Amino acid sequence: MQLTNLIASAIISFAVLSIAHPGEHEERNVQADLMKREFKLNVRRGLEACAEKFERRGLNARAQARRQATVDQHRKRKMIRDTDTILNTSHLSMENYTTSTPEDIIFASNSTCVLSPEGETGPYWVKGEHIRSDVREEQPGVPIVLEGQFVDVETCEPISGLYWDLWNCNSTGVYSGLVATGNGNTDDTSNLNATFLRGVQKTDDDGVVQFQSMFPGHYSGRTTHHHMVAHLNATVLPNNTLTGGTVAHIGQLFWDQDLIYKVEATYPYNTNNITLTTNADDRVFADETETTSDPVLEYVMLGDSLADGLFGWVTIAVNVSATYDPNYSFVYTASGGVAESGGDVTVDGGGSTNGTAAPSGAVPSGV
Ligand SMILES: *[C@@H]1O[C@H](CO)[C@@H](O)[C@H](O)[C@H]1NC(C)=O
Ligand SMILES: *[C@@H]1O[C@H](CO)[C@@H](O)[C@H](O)[C@H]1NC(C)=O
Ligand SMILES: *[C@@H]1O[C@H](CO)[C@@H](O)[C@H](O)[C@H]1NC(C)=O
Ligand SMILES: *[C@@H]1O[C@H](CO)[C@@H](O)[C@H](O)[C@H]1NC(C)=O
Ligand SMILES: *[C@@H]1O[C@H](CO)[C@@H](O)[C@H](O)[C@H]1NC(C)=O
Ligand SMILES: *[C@@H]1O[C@H](CO)[C@@H](O)[C@H](O)[C@H]1NC(C)=O
Ligand SMILES: *[C@@H]1O[C@H](CO)[C@@H](O)[C@H](O)[C@H]1NC(C)=O
Ligand SMILES: *[C@@H]1O[C@H](CO)[C@@H](O)[C@H](O)[C@H]1NC(C)=O
Ligand SMILES: *[C@@H]1O[C@H](CO)[C@@H](O)[C@H](O)[C@H]1NC(C)=O
Ligand SMILES: *[C@@H]1O[C@H](CO)[C@@H](O)[C@H](O)[C@H]1NC(C)=O
Ligand SMILES: CC(=O)N[C@H]1CO[C@H](CO)[C@@H](O)[C@@H]1O
Repeated sequence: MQLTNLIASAIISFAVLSIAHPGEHEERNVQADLMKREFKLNVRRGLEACAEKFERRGLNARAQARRQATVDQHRKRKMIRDTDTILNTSHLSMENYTTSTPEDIIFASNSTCVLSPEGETGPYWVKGEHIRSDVREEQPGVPIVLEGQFVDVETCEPISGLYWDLWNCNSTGVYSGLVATGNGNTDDTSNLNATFLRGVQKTDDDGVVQFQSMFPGHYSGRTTHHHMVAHLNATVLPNNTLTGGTVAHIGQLFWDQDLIYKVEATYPYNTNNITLTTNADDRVFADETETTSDPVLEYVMLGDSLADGLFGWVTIAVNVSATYDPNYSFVYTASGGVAESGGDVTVDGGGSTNGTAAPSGAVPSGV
């Protein structure tokens, strides 16, 4: 994966897009794009200034130790032999790590996701999901352990007490918690009550959260991705769901294209006949990687084969004074999933039903 090329092509397609919208519209878009770009550059500069502080606080050393421990823990559970196995099967193509790259370098790496001022939630956020770390349920596919570390872009301090709301589609490209055109089989109304691959979790004193999930599949018009929303000052209800607070970050996370190809070649990902959209062709990827923001998960394999799973991690910079209002069309309640009236539930773009290609054409907005 050559990020610089991707960024270059993102900037080129950006320019092309701007040209394609003439008149007043164009001015507004260009203005908005410039503001967004300036915002991201500011955040980037802020983060670079944080590096020394992270070092002083021991944040980097703790991150490295924790990531090693996480990998050890999940490796043992799978009875995998030793550290060499991980190193020999590591694929971190963003950084060109090789089997001889020492572990302390691998786990100290800090892929930093610089947020968009207002990332896209897409219509498939389901409000009210449970606070839990293991969201796999019975979903088949490649298991993943995801670690997010949240830092305050203004102070460089880790953000503790933040709730990370994370969701992705299953191995055949279908989201739980909703019934909508383009999201699998619309006759399967039981999917409204399903909660697989969705969950919420609170960051610890180092701003860290780990989830156990499954590697996402794909659907029409979008590359493989995870969605997220970060809640601040939320209150936990007795039934272990959140209420109140504000949303300070909306974003998406991605994986290296070479890894996606490998996963997609395995069962059941390979039963999805919908054409794969690559990172390089994804509108949101282009948007989120602008100005060298890196929302691609760093990762190592947990064993000899993909079936043993992956450990992926990312550092996410959040501006805690920002407040966004994410879109959603469904809420998970005590009586199951509920569609919000007026919710836009007919957006194209989710999932394989039975292998029939979903409608193609325009890239769906924000899905
Ligand atoms: C954070 O958000 C506040 C309020 O919107 C803004 O004034 C400030 O410049 C932002 N900080 C960074 C580093 O972007
Ligand atoms: C791992 O790499 C080392 C050094 O390159 C090599 O000696 C060893 O045989 C490899 N082990 C496996 C399991 O591939
Ligand atoms: C990774 O390797 C490619 C091809 O050899 C090279 O073009 C790229 O600059 C390298 N990336 C990094 C981060 O070193
Ligand atoms: C982590 O990021 C900081 C700031 O960009 C950089 O100075 C440092 O070298 C990075 N560490 C690693 C291991 O990549
Ligand atoms: C919410 O939906 C509206 C209408 O589709 C869109 O303009 C806006 O960008 C969306 N916001 C987010 C945060 O996704
Ligand atoms: C993905 O979820 C949908 C909806 O629940 C389900 O029909 C489908 O079988 C799931 N895919 C796999 C591979 O289990
Ligand atoms: C959790 O409790 C709140 C407040 O009583 C309620 O609105 C919500 O439906 C409940 N959610 C679930 C999943 O039970
Ligand atoms: C969802 O679960 C609720 C509560 O258990 C139940 O009443 C409802 O019929 C279920 N809905 C569907 C579509 O299965
Ligand atoms: C897929 O499902 C649709 C709607 O349920 C049905 O019309 C179609 O025949 C199915 N296609 C295959 C290949 O099973
Ligand atoms: C997917 O495509 C392959 C090759 O064209 C075909 O054999 C298979 O039946 C298709 N799968 C489904 C579920 O339609
Ligand atoms: C009112 C309140 O509790 N505000 C807090 C919200 O969360 C941020 C980030 O953790 C804190 O800095 C605020 O004090």
